[in-house]
Amino acid sequence: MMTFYDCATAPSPRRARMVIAEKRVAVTTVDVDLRNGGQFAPEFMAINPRCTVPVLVTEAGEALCDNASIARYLEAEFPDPPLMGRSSIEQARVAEWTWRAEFDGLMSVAEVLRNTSRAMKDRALPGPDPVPQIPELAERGRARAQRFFTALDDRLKHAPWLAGDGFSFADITAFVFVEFAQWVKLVPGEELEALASWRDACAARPSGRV
Ligand SMILES: N[C@@H](CCC(=O)N[C@@H](CS)C(=O)NCC(=O)O)C(=O)O
Repeated sequence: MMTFYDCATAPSPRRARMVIAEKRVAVTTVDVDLRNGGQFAPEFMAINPRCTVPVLVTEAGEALCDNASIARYLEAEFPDPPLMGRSSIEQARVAEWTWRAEFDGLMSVAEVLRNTSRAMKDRALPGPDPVPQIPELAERGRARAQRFFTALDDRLKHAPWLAGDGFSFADITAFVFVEFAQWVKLVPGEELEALASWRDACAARPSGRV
């Protein structure tokens, strides 16, 4: 049985949880308490010296420490349902929109949260080393996130899912971004109707509730 290192409240593990749920993969879950420094516990740092979750430890004992590697591994081992695209063009779109949802989406919200939250003082970036906060980055993060809401809405006016007809890892990543954005009171404008109905469709999936 694979072991999945999770944190029920954090956005990045939620992406992996959704992939695991969509593919109905059985794992043993270990919760890492990020609020109380569980990621810095010696036994966890022995598994992931970068002190982040999610981590998926394969049956062969290899630790996969990023959503990119976890999603790619699970797609190869459990190809049904496909989440990384069924055709070459869909696979390309999944890669592009996943990267954009990480860079323009998740990282924008992380810039706001990690550069303003008192709980994140000297922890503006994940990892064992102290990193000072830069409050100016929070304003930039807000503007970036708002722009990405509009970019998502523009795309979803032309397709039911980001990569086309099929739900994919790109939708999972963008959905987690939109949900995570609420933490810092960033919500899409009501005029972004295509984004709102796509979000409801994501939330209605069984994986949307894990
Ligand atoms: N590159 C990782 C990012 C993992 C990450 O940053 N996880 C956060 C939770 S959302 C974490 O573990 N933070 C620990 C910390 O802030 O000390 C991925 O692909 O998911």
